[in-house]
Amino acid sequence: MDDCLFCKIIEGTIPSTKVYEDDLVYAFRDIAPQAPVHVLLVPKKHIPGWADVRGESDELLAHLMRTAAVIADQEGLGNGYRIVSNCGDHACQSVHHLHLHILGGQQLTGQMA
Ligand code: DGP
Repeated sequence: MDDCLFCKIIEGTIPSTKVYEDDLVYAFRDIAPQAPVHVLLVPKKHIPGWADVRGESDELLAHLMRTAAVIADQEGLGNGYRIVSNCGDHACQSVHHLHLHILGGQQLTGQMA
């Protein structure tokens, strides 16, 4: 999609620090990390958010989740990590391209909101 920051990152028009890539997904380091490891994992296909996934393939969505675990292993997060995904205004989603935050590398707080 022309006007999407993460689509531009996936295309390489905007630079990023790549962590993982395959045919369906792309992962890169967050520009403003909230933990020692903070990776963003996105589908290559532009999907604005969780509110828009109903028509998407189970294969893609399962692959996205499974890849989060692969990346956590790759990043050495054996002591634990958090997967966060913001959807919509109340959750402060700022980039409207579906993404998972993978956070770890230190003890995280018990707070969810
Ligand atoms: P969210 O607020 O859940 O929509 O998360 C968007 C994340 O995207 C936020 O943690 C900061 C990150 N981000 C925004 N712009 C850029 C960028 O240009 N490069 C990278 N690597 N991350 C970005």
